[in-house]
Amino acid sequence: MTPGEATSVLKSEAQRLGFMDARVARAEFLADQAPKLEAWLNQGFQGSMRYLENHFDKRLDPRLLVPGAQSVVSLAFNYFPEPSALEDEGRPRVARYAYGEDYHRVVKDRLFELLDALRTAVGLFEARCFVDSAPVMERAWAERSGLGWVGKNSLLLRKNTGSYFFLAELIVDYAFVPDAPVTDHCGTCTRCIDACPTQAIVAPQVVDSNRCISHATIELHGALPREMADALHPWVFGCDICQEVCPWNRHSTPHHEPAFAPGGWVEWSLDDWRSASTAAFQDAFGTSAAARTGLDRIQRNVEAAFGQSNPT
Ligand code: B12
Ligand code: SF4
Ligand code: SF4
Repeated sequence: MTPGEATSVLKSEAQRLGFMDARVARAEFLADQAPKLEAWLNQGFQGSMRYLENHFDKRLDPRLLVPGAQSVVSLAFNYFPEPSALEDEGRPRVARYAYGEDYHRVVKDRLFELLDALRTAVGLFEARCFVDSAPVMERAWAERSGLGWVGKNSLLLRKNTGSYFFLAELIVDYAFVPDAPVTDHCGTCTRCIDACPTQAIVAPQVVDSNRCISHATIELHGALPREMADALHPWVFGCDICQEVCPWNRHSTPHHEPAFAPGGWVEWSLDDWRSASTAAFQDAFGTSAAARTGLDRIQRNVEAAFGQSNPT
């Protein structure tokens, strides 16, 4: 099989397994990203996520993760839900990416299936699968491969599908045919920067995690800083504001993934959120990505967003 034929198999198998798209970049040192990552870390924009300071070299060079790597395949997996009462004004809100089962497992299972299919069709090769789980600069790779462009909100955007999708990668020691990058279509728009309630997008494509509601509600342990607590309402897990205002997300269409159907918490009133027991929480959130943040921190967020100082 020629590399061209193998690349066609890769793309058709990815679509068969439910990915929106698969694109290829040559595995090499991310020279243009090194100074940006360094600057981002030096300014402390990683907030409490100290793990982002580790494996600096591996983060920039996929050949240190998979010896002999020749291609980085970037894939997009849609998580945009059917619009519903969930998004009604006044309810505690959860970011759309966490509505259903944990994407780390759901998307990784699909990646393993893709890898099996490729091993059978194309022949054996060394490979590793990644979904938000290792030192891989997922958006930088996706941008290089032409899967989309990095928007001013720092998320990967696609003209026809917006940004409500997960990124995943296959790093392989096989030379698939690389794709070309696409152009940036943000133009003069600044809606995400203007709409962010905490001014977390400090420059186009640069997010200061210390100011981001997503970081505060999901990652931060202990008490919330006053200025973050005051800005949460109605978000109690993650934040979608800089995606909701993005004009390209008018093109988002709902996913067809049963595992991403929302858990039982969808029916919860504010009182249910406040009084939930550990058992009720586990039952309602099941294996959602929110389960890892835990009930205590989510109830801390509920009190900050809907407590005395932030009434509904
Ligand atoms: C840490 C992290 C976060 C942090 C920090 C976010 C950030 N923007 O870096 C927090 C907790 C805030 C976060 C929040 C969210 N995240 Co997050 N997050 C990650 C993670 C694990 C690492 C990102 C990283 O390496 N950041 C470090 C910085 C330096 O990297 P970078 O932003 O890619 O670098 C670019 C810019 O910062 C720029 N830059 C940096 N410095 C400078 C300086 C100048 C002068 C210039 C011009 C540019 C520039 O250069 C790079 C351009 O490519 C990735 C998964 C992964 N392994 O990549 C998911 C990931 C980015 N997150 C994701 C999601 C879904 C979210 C949320 C939408 C979740 C939510 N609804 O609450 C929010 C969105 C908030 C936002 N606007 O970014 C998805 C995004 C999918 C997509 N379509 O892009 C990812 C890819 C996970 C996945 N596998 O799907 N996240
Ligand atoms: S996720 Fe929310 S807080 Fe974070 S940058 Fe986007 S709009 Fe701002
Ligand atoms: S809201 Fe505008 S500036 Fe922000 S990512 Fe979308 S198109 Fe780009």
